[in-house]
Amino acid sequence: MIAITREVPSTVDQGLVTYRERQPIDLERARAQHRQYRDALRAAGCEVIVLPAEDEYPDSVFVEDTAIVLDDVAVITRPGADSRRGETRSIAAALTAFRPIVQIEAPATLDGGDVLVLDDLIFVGMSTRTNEAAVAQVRELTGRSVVCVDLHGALHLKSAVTRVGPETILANREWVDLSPFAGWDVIEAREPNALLVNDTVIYPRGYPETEAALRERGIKVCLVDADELAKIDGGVTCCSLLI
Ligand code: CIR
Repeated sequence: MIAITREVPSTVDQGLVTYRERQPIDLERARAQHRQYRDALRAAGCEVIVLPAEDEYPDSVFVEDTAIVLDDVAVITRPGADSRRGETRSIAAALTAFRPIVQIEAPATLDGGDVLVLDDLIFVGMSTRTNEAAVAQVRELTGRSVVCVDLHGALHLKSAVTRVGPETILANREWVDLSPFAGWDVIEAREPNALLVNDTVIYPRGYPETEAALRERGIKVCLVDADELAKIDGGVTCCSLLI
């Protein structure tokens, strides 16, 4: 497996904040935590590509929002925030080595953080960043079945629900309507943003009850310090694109 990541820009302090109070970011600490995250990806079996920082885009470390990578195609998104639109250019260039590229077009807006792929189904969160036009385009461009999911109070769908095993998801019911996920084994969590890489779940330190619930199910967990980028709504899924 290959993970595309991007170095934390020096402008990261100006990253967007949606459902929390703005707090200053310690750039060196954010970069050290990002290095630790890349080491976790390697330990889980990834070859890690690190693209150079793009200082003109404060949120550009969150590469997940710029693309959906499937087995047969990569869909380049059209991020919902104006300040993030230009982040896709360099990601599209990096992805052409691996997949045919297709593109979400206006009036659609879509953040990759709103896209959860579970086997043959693509779930898309109806957040403030993603609209119905995007759902139709994802359906058309990928030929997959796409399910819309209601969200409340979470930035992205994957802020509220992620996959942690073959039949298991981690979710916070306060933020997401789980009826589209009937049949899945649900672990309820205050922090549901986890990244499944091969058989390892990369997960932020500081949520011992969820860590214990994962381990009880026999899931291998690799903890990372991720609180610095969390100040601008960044989680562990956001910082990589898995191929
Ligand atoms: C933003 O608001 O766009 C960034 N500050 C955080 C993006 C996090 N991305 C993600 O959850 N996929």
